[in-house]
Amino acid sequence: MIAVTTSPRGRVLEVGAMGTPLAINGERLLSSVHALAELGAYVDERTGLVGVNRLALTDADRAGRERVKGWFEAAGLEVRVDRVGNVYGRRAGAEALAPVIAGSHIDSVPTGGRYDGALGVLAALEVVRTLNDRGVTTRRPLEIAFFTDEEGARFGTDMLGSAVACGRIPLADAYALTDETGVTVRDELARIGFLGEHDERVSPPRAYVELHIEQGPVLADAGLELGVVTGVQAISWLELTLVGKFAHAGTTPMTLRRDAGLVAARVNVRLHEMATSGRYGAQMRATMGRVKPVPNRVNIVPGRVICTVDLRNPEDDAMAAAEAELTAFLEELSKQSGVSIAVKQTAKTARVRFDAGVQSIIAGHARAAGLSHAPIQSGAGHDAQEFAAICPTGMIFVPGEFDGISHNPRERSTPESCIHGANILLRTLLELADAA
Ligand code: HGY
Ligand code: MN
Ligand code: MN
Repeated sequence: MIAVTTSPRGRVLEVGAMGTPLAINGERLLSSVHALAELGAYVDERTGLVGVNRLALTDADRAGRERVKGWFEAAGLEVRVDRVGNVYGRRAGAEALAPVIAGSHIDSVPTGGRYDGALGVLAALEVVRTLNDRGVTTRRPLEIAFFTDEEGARFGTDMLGSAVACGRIPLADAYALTDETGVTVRDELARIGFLGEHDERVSPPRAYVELHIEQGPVLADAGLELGVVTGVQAISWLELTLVGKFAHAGTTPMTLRRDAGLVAARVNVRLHEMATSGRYGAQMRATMGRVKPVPNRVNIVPGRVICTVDLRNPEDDAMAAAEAELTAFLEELSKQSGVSIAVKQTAKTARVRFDAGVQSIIAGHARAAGLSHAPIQSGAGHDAQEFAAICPTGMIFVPGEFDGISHNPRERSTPESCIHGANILLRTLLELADAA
């Protein structure tokens, strides 16, 4: 008996032996995830867990990029590298129409896990490998991609490559960004051999879909197998440079100090008060993730501190009000303390809503697969939020283990969850690649 898989528009997608519905090869997907995780692997000395440190444009990132680009080529894709180091693999369709793109990132934070970003890129690759195995030709071309420096953990702004591709950040601004040692994005792209020639602006695809781990506890707490992502909350990052007076910790009376370390601490306390006060809604989040006192010695009053502020809020007007309060507080604090506070906005994205049509396609396939699912807003930023500005965009979340911990070696999503997510990605891409 022959089973014929047809697309929702009735086009024959695949003819196969009975009982072999089109599905990804889970084992191959997971072995790719684990093979990529070897690059930049490190042992967390406190827990003994193996984490991933593939900071953007480092040698570890280069190794990861080369491995995944090699996999794109081995899958028969036409590979291109653009001027900001984004890497696309194109699979021809029956008709030369605008493609459907699926992707994510393979750079990580320094204490990362193996699923953040990588799962989305490798699930997209697994979709291509599955279509190749089964001889399926989609109507539209399919493109899979990984984007440069999604994390922003080295050069200071998140979604860098996809923001350039979709037009939010000019290429020249991206090139000029520097890390803490002063090296630029452009120099590092050249150094690792990913300063490509292709136009960095991507022409608007028919649609963009990204699979990602949730990176939070919501799906697991609700016992859900899949999240249909409604959008991404607003994000605002600042870098503060506090300059007071260096002084001897033993001889300098408290009344004569201009202690930049104390001011950084007071900013952090205020951030916590703002986020927990309810003034900006129950979901406001504020974090001082980086604090770098100089000279960072036990017996010297720090005369200079660089610290960061990460604000998140699902509502744009609440975010704007919180930013206004923080600005006023910093001005007042600088006056009172005699410590100057220079503020640099390093990232700022408004709340993003994903396309309702793409969301309902994802939900439809989750339902058809019998997967429990629900709408969910993303707490984390993603490359998809940049594509939402230029085409119908959606995301698929899979639940994480251990309260969904992420940006940590404990980050984990079960093999079943990864496979479910990749199969829904497959079906969603097939439907979109067949759409008008
Ligand atoms: O910071 C974020 O939200 C993401 O992990 N880049
Ligand atoms: Mn990510
Ligand atoms: Mn991340």
